[in-house]
Amino acid sequence: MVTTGSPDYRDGGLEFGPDFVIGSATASYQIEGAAREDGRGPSIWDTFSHTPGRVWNGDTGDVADDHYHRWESDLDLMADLGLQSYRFSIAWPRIQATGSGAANPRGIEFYSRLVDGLLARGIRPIATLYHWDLPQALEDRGGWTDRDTAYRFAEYASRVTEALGDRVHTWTTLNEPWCSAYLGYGSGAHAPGRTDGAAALTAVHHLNLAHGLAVQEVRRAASNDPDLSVTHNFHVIRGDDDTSPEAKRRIDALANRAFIHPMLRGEYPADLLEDTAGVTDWSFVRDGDLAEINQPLDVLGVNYYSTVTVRMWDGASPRENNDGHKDVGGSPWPGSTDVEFLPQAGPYTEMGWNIAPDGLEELLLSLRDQFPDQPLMITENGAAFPDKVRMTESGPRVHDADRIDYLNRHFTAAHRALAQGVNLRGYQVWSLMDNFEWGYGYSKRFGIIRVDYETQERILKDSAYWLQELIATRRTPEL
Ligand code: GCO
Repeated sequence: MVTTGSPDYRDGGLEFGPDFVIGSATASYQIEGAAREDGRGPSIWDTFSHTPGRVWNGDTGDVADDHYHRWESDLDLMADLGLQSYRFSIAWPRIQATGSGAANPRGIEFYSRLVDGLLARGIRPIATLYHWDLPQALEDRGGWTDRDTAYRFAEYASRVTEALGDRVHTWTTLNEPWCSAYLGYGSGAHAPGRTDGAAALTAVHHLNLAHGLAVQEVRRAASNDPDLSVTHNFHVIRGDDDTSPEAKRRIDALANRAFIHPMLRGEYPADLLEDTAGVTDWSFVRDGDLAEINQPLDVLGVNYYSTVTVRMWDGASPRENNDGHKDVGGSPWPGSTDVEFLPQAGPYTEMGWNIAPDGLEELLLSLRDQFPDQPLMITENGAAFPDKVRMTESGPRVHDADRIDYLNRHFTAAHRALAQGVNLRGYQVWSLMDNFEWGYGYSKRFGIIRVDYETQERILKDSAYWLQELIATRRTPEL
């Protein structure tokens, strides 16, 4: 088990009130499989994963967890765990194979059955409209660098809401637009694998615009007064070098404020525009766009895994580049490639990410201070570890004590934030089951349920039982 230097953040018996919604999360391309079934068109992740050299081991989402066929038994597992909520994503290319036009009834039916199955089991549906599987046909026309993609997304959002907008409790427009823009178009680590800083910043704006337009469409088309949200992977940025304040400001502008300021304040930060002036003039921002983007949100989704530590590069010594993402040559930091990401103190998860529950508490407090009236929800938190299956008298078990410890520490951090008055509505553990971890393929396991990819057998890990007890008792289990 990973042991940590900090004995902190490890309280047992912490109580969570009845309104704090505890569940788990997944995403379409990571679990569904059935990539060519029932009229689903190709997405940028199909193309990317089938391109040699892009994903570890040549892994693809063609089959994944076969959830598309096993959704019903997967729902039963969720019910066994007592999940109060389930955060899933809808695959745009199942609804519109080429990214526009009428909704594909078979795609709609799949999600409609899923939502009904959740409601029948008393589980609250939290639907993400975009967890990175852009229809390839739209990418062929420029993808997120093309303004029209934002309008196509709004159309797709309205089609989905017309079908499910009487039952979904919470709609999340985008998952981690930071990844879509900067890893997709800047570093090239994610689909579509482009490495162009100007394209990445153009994508930032069109994703923001897509979010604002989609919020309006969902509000218009839904009949059950749902909660509207968006999910960000906010960067918690540290550093104690003399140059760290400048490096922190730059990364905060690119990673956090580039999204949250237009969305919640209706403006792009002036320093962001200055820092990136050598990359783009931002002329893709048109009059009226910021008003479209700036829509009130019922809840702001927070994904948190670890921190980053930065300083400015001196231009001489070998450049450190530990920003937690696969380094494939391109930079996800347009205009700030001279920021160094330093190695951080352990312990680490199998992703190499440092375990820092204090970073989650700090993030929640900081968001409360910046946006005092904005309710928050942890929409992802969890960890990959090298699990082992052991045969026991009661069948195969996975004793993932390190994942339990990780979750316990982060629930402790959430509890501390709640105790300080943060309006935190819930916690969705990433992930319900092992799945396709993007560029890392199936080599990293984040699930609280083990998936045997040969047989598709599901095994509840000890962390799943831990979560079950937490939800049932409303207390973090005693250690
Ligand atoms: C994310 C991702 C997930 C990842 C998880 C672990 O939103 O970053 O949504 O799909 O699998 O974060 O890297």
